[in-house]
Amino acid sequence: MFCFQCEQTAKCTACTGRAGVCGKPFDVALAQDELTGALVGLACTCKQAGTRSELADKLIVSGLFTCITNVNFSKDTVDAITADVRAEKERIAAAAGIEAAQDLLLGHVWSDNEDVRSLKSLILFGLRGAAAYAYHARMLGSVSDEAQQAFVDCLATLATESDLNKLLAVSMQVGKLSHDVMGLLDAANTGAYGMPEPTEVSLKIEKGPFIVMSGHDLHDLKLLLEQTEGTGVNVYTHGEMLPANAYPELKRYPQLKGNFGTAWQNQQKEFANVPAAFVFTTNCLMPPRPSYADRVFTTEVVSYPELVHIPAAADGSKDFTPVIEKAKELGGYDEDVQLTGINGGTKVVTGFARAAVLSVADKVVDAVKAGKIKHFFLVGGCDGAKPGRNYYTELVKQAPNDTVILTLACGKYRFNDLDLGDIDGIPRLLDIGQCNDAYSAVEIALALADAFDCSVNDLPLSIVLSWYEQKAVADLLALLYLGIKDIKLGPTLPAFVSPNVLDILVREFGISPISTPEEDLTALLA
Ligand code: FSO
Ligand code: SF4
Repeated sequence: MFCFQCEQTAKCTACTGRAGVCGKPFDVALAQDELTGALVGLACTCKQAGTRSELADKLIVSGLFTCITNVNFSKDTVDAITADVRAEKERIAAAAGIEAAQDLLLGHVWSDNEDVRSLKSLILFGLRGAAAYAYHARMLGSVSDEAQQAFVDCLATLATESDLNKLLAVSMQVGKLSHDVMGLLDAANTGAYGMPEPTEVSLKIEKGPFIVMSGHDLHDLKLLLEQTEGTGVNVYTHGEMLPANAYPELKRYPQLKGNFGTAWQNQQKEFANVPAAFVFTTNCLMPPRPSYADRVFTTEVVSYPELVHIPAAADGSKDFTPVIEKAKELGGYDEDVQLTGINGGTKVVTGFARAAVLSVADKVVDAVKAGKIKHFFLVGGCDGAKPGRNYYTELVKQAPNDTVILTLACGKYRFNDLDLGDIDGIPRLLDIGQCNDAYSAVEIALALADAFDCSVNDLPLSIVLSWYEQKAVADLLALLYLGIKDIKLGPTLPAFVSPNVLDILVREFGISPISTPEEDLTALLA
């Protein structure tokens, strides 16, 4: 196998053995390469036929999403999608009276010239991330024809293009696509569940049966909340689902009690022997340990051999009865259990998405003009298991009292239980939401730039990103496409970025690796 798509890749180079660091076995890695090659074949066929189909659109989005880190560990389900992709490719070709395009052999990409390989990886991994966002939007009935065409166009270039400048331009197209689908998902989520409101989220687990839902899909959570009403089974969010507590149409369910645990990489420790059922709706699944494997369920594109999968019916409905029954059987705790965040805090606050922050924009602008807020930091992105991620905790802890920290995605668990106080009633720590809420962060930055009549790059704002998997690649490309410069990236730079491609990123976008919190704070505040 060859896989170097995530930050924890073996020796910061590539996973090449019998299994990846994430636990993905080599045969699943090969099956995912085959699926990706088939998706490229389908995209090329669509381009040659001058058409797409509803099924092709769906398969492209779900197929790309399936290959994200920590999503799918099951060769059977990956092979089944590949078979569907190939059948649809043949059908489209036959209908157009053309020969279907060949599937791409991913091995050719992995062994290509290192700069071509680097840019094609950037494109492919960005597409995978963007596909996850498009998938969630689709769950709520939001589909963009322009975005679907962009998936086809960008995927096809993996087979047809090797000019470095052109590939770089395609990576910016992926950035645009990523921004577009995040906008689509933002509209879909807020349209369905209302604008997130600042919300204090309890970390206490109440006695009695409970279910923990992880991942990003708000629609899945809504279905679970509908089905647990009146059952006596409580529901807690986990990982990236935490911001769901802030949506009016979700928080109104009294059995949605709060959040369980911290970021994804702590699950094997935090789930051990817990008397609850767990549902994974998207990426973040780690190979379950024996003490809790019998109570983990998957849904949508997530799959793991021997775990019970909750399928969607043709009309999109789902039956979570097996999850609810498992929670009842396990019974939960006999007494309330107070859990804490990484720093010992007993609650966290979320829901500072664009609407909440912009509703106090005047106050924020006044505080900046009065010199009470000197600087904003967007400390966002993924958490992960590798050492070096303490940087983000330290950066936030050491940021001066006249600075405001905006955050999003799962990296915030390193510091979201800290009480950083406020500046004239504006909390110093503002949790915007999930990784896809990078869209909301951009909207906030654009509104501030507008208020100060300058560009985002001229705001007293520093963006310090942590990355782990491919949605972070999509987020980064979206920021670069928007012309946002001088982003700091860590904890390590992606293995798939070649020295020459890094040179381009440094020259054109001012990207730089993180150093130490002290050094970076001094430089960023200078
Ligand atoms: Fe991923 Fe990163 Fe959203 Fe985390 S981009 S790893 S689970 O931040 O959050 O999906
Ligand atoms: Fe390795 Fe990451 Fe690929 Fe898993 S997803 S095989 S850890 S590079």
